[in-house]
Amino acid sequence: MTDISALQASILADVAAAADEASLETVRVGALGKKGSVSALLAGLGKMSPDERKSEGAKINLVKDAVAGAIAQRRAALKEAALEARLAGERLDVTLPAREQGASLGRVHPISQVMDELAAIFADMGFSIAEGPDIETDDYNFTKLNFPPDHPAREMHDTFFFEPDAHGRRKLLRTHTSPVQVRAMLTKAPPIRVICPGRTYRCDSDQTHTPMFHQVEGLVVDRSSHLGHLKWILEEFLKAFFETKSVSLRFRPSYFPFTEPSMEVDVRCSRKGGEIRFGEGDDWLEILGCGMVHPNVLRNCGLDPAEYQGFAWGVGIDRLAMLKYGLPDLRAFFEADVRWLKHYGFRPLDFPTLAGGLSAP
Ligand code: 2U9
Repeated sequence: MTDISALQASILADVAAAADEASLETVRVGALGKKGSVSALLAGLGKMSPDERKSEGAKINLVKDAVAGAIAQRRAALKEAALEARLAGERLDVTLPAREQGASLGRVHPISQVMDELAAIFADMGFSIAEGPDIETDDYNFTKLNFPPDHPAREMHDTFFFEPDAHGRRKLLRTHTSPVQVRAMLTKAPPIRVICPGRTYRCDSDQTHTPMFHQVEGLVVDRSSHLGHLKWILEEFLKAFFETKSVSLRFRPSYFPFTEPSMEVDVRCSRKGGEIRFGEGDDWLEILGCGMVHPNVLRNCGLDPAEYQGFAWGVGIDRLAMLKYGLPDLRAFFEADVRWLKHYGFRPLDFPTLAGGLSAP
């Protein structure tokens, strides 16, 4: 064996024996580095005759390529082995039951639970969820929604306003989630089917009103939407939400600046022994408001009322939670009392789905 082939064999043996990337790097520097054994051979070419230099140079380059190739292969093998070792060490058996401690202690707030139930119900009807800012402009919260300039809702006694900005414009805390639908109509092309759950704020505080509360509003805009569609959607929503086979609704004329006609909706119920049951009885409970989107609102949102029409509705999420889960006092919702949450909260892993049963685990 010549010196060159002995050197190649020795280096390749060192490459194969390298146990990790650091050792392999030491072998690489010792062979191919500036002062490496292979580089030393190349340095010797200068003293040879042109013919010798050509033949020896070719041999040395073959050694260099063989060593570089072996080092690259070994490096890849070492990386693979390191990854396998890490994966084995970090393996998590996802079939193991959730750790009792976390899943049993944590509780989902009834408002979050109801929001998840609403999302499941409306997703099943082809709605998507739209979100928007809590801090809104006068324009999105009132003007585009056809509120006249002097409408009382614009007053301070109803609405939380911020200090005027440099241009004298006052931002506000949205009084409903309707601005989200305005933004949806300005950014999406019809057909539009969105629900807009979220926090809303009004200067109000008593046994049944809190300054911050939650609403979910819905909007459908298409070429031939009509009240029959609205009635069906509300019936399906209320049947699914209250988990009752039938539901009977009563539509009463009302007024909202953003809808025409506007209606308030009562749901037939029976009140026996302090419990409310839906789909039966001779009593009625006001549950939500709705109507056909006012043509001015469509126009304000860039849609031609001669081409498109829509309907919308709004309902209080806090109220739905109180009705469905028998929660006594609205103000307790927001006191962050862990005892309240432990009593009225929901287990995090019982995620509501239509198939799996909304509230029943
Ligand atoms: C757009 C057009 C129309 C949303 C609607 C109601 C009727 C309604 C209240 C019920 C109880 C709010 O939570 S509550 O206090 N809402 O009665 N809301 S129609 O109509 C819209 C919304 C957006 C662009």
